[in-house]
Amino acid sequence: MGIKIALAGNPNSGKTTMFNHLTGSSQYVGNWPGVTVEKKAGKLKGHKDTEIIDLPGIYSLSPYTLEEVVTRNYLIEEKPDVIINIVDSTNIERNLYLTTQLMEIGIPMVMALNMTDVLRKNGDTIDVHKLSKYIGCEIIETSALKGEGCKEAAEKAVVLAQKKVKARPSHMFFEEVEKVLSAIADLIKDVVGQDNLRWFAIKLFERDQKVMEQINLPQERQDQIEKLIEQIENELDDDSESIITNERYNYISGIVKECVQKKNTSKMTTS
Ligand code: BGO
Repeated sequence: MGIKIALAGNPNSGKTTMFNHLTGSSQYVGNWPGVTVEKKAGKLKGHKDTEIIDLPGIYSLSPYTLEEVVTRNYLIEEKPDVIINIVDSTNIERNLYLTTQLMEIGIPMVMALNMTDVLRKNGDTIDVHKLSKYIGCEIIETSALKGEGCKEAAEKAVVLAQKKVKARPSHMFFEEVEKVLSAIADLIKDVVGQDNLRWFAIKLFERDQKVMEQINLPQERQDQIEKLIEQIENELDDDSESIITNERYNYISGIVKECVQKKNTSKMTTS
């Protein structure tokens, strides 16, 4: 059976440019089932049995836009073998918000750190080795515009897919939140697959209505989950969705501080 590679990233991260580069003329365009969102797929050049699916450009895997729902349903239900997450290196803080969520789905993933030509031109640097360790996935620096690194990213993706190296997010939420996530995971582990367990636990913690409907838990377990969530909301004096969102932002801003050196800011701090 062939390999399915999904391209995921923010709008304007260079996804289309990368997709065109990797597939050449072997593209086919359709719609995602039931919606008028364009679906593009193609064959990886030189790999007849490797299909690349270009997912809609999105900022998050929340249930609030059609594009987000199409993307997450595809990732959860169709289970591509590997994700290439295209990240705009010149806008990394915003882009990593999606990255941290993609990592939680449990599909092998490689990051294509794109627009590195612009990054270099701006005189900014990213410590890729550190970033890779913090995020928990391999990173290939690319310039989709110049075609640099694209083939390497795709080849890395093929290897990860063949080895079935599951993404392991290195990010953990606060201890109290992690405790609730484990308790939720325990309550749903016989209903959802082990691979996606963390993703589902986080979504239920966020009271994601679409996911609740999808997994259709017995009422008693839904009530138990709700009680756990209410408890921590009272403790932390915040709603569960904001708890997750805020912690993601804090975590990402910490990573960016550690890994990104902006030319202008470094000048300011050394003068
Ligand atoms: C325009 N480096 C540089 N420098 N540019 C890149 C790279 C890269 O690595 N990758 C992509 N771009 P999409 P989504 C444009 O279209 O692939 C550029 O939304 C323009 N167009 O060429 O469309 C790419 O699919 C006029 O730029 O992204 C494109 O993810 C002036 O980033 C843009 C300048 O890429 C978005 C740029 C009429």
